[in-house]
Amino acid sequence: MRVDIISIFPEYFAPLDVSLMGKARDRGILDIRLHQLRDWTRDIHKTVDDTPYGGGPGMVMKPDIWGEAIDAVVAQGQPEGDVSVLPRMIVPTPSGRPFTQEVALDYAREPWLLFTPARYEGIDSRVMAEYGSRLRVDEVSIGDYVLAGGEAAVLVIVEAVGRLLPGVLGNACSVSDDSFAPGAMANLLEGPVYTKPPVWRGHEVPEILLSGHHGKIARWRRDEAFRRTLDKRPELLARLDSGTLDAHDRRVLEELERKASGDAFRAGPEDMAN
Ligand code: JAH
Repeated sequence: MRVDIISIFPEYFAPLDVSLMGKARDRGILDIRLHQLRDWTRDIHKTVDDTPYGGGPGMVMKPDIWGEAIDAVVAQGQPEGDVSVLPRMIVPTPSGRPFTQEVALDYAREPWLLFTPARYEGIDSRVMAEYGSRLRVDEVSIGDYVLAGGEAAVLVIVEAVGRLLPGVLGNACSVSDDSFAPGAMANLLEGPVYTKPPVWRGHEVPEILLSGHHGKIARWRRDEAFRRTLDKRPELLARLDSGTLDAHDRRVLEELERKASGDAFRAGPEDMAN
């Protein structure tokens, strides 16, 4: 997969040299190209922002600079000038569609992504309008909070997508067993995990995990996933697809919900700890 990132802080992406993403790049699975937006300015001050029309606080990124930058990067990536080869453009913004594991899997199927992280109050909206009519533009949010700019969101998205590319993870299972992975784990959090020693500071590893009964272990893990999801993210349980639930799942969920409603009835300040 080719990934282009245009930013006024290309140094921000140094973490992509490290660990799993670094290895994916060394192996040629991930081809990341960084670009300095200011390279497309023409004034001595390399100005990329201006005051917002209509007034208000902050500054807005200039459409003309972004237009020149995006045109150049798109042209660079077209093999022998084939204008039919186009990237999918991703613009991180708090007002975007939520970035989820489903979206990550969708992006992992693309040959070419172009990220355009903004600073200040964002990019002049005509840039998204212009490129929205020439290629696929997604305005995406990685969560309901405001960052100082879109760069950190790009790091998050590239890592979530990069680990899904064929050949990046050693164990193919680790992707389908992830929290939120479509299928059995859709809308479920993974339960607790343990390694050696079997007793640490008096805390024991659950006996079932030492039993070697793989069927029972899988069942126990699924029960724990339901338990944790109900505890930490009850709104996710409500979205569970009944098609992914077997008879045992239904019984476990019924039992958990029965206990949970009792807890809610008895709830007092002493129950407020996590
Ligand atoms: C902030 C440009 N969903 C997280 C997120 C993504 C982008 C931004 N903030 C939060 C952001 C300032 C300027 C983008």
